[in-house]
Amino acid sequence: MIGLGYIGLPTAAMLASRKIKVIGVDVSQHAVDTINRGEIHIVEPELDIIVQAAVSQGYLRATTKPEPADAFLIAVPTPFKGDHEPDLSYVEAAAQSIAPVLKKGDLVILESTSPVGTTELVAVWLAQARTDLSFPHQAGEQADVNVAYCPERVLPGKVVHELVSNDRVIGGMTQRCSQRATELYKTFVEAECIPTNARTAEMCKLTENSYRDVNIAFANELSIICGKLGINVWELIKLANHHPRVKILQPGPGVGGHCIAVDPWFIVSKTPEEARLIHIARLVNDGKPHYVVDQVTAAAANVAEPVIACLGLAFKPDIDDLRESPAMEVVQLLAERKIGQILAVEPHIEQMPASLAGFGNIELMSSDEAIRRANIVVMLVSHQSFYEIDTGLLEGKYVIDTRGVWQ
Ligand code: SAJ
Repeated sequence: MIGLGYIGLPTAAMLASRKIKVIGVDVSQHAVDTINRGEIHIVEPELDIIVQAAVSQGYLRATTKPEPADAFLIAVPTPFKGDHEPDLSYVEAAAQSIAPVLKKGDLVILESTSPVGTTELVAVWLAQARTDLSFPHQAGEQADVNVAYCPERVLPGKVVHELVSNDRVIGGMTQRCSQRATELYKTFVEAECIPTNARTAEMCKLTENSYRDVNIAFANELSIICGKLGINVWELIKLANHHPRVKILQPGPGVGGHCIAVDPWFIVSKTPEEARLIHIARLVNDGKPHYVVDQVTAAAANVAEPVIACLGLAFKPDIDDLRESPAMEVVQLLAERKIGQILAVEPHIEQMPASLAGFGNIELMSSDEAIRRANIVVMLVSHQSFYEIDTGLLEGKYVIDTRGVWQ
C-alpha cells in the first residue's frame, strides 16, 4: 500500500485483517513509526483497534521504501495547483518508487481520485522505468503487469464500515486487470465489485462528487435567492421535497473537505468548454463563505461595538476536521475585515487552530459564553450539540443561521 493516509491506512488494515500480508509505505517517518507501534496518526473511528491487531499479529508493517509484493495499491493525495489544475506529482512519485521492485505477474491499482487518463499515464511511467516488462497499453491481455483504477468512495467518519459495505467500481485496463483487482477487493468487500474500464472508473469517481457539489450548489443558490425575496429557504426546501421526485440538499456556508470541493475541477480542467454547469457550481459553492461574511458585515453596521459569535469551525457536522472548512474561511475573512471581536466555538477541539491564532481579534470559548457576550450570532456547522442551545439566549441579537439549525 503506497500512501498510509485516510484511505491507504484503513484499506491496508482491512486487507491485513483478512490475514493478507501488507507492507504499508509512506514518505512520513512519523506515520511509519506510529503504525509500527500499532497506533494510528489519523482520526477515524474503530481504525485504531484494527491497526493494533493487524500489526501485533504480524500482517501489517510500515516502511518508507517499497519492497517486492504481488499487488501494489496507490492511495496518495491528488490536490490541485495554480488555476485548479490537478497535481499528479504524488502519483508519479509513487509509480517511480514501485517501478524498481515490480516483477512479472504483479498487479498495480490506483485508488487516488484522478483526472481521466491518469491510470494510462501510470502504466506509461512504469513502462518507461521498466523496459524489461510489458504493460497493458503495450501488450493488452498478455501484459506482464496488470493495471487497474479502483476509486475509494468512503465517507470520513464511517471509513471502516463503508470500506466493507460500499460497492466498488473496478476499472481494469484490460478484462484480466479487472478480474485480478476484483479478486483482491473481494477479500474484504462484502458488496458488489463492478468491472468497467479504467477511464470510466476514473470519471465515475469524479462524477459522484461533482453530482453532490452541483446539488449542494443548487441549494446554496436557492438560499441566496430566498434571502433576497424574504423567503425561509429551509421551509421552502422541506415543502419542495414533498414532491415525490424532488430531493434538494441543504444549503450551508460553502462546501468543504478534501474531495467535493476539489474533484469537480478535475473534470473542468480536462474539458473546460463542456463542463459549464460543473464549473459554475464550484463557483457558487466557493462564493458562499463571502456571501455569509457580507451578511455579517451588514448586521455589524447596525451595532456600535460588534461582537460576533461564530458557532462551529469543522467542515461538516460532528467531526473535528477543520481542513478546507468553509466555517474556518468565514471566521478568517471576518477577522481580516476587522469589523468586531470574534468569539469562535468548536466543541470538538481544545485549542485555537494555528491558522486563527495569529489574529488578535478571535477568542475560542463555549457556545453559551459566546452567545451571551455576542450581539451577532452566526451558525456555521450543525453539530448535534448546537441543537441543544437555549434559543432564549438569542433574543435581541442578530442571528445569521447558515445551516437552518434555528429555522
Ligand atoms: N454539505 C452541504 N449540504 C449538504 C451536504 C453536504 O453543505 O446537503 C457540505 C458539508 O457540510 C461539507 C461538504 O458539503 O462541507 C462535503 O461533505 P459531504 O458529507 O457531502 O462529503 P465528504 O467530503 O465528507 O465525502 C465525500 C463523499 N462523496 C459523496 O457523498 C458523493 C464520500 O462518499 C467520498 O468518498 C468522499 O467525498 C471522497 O473521498 O471523495
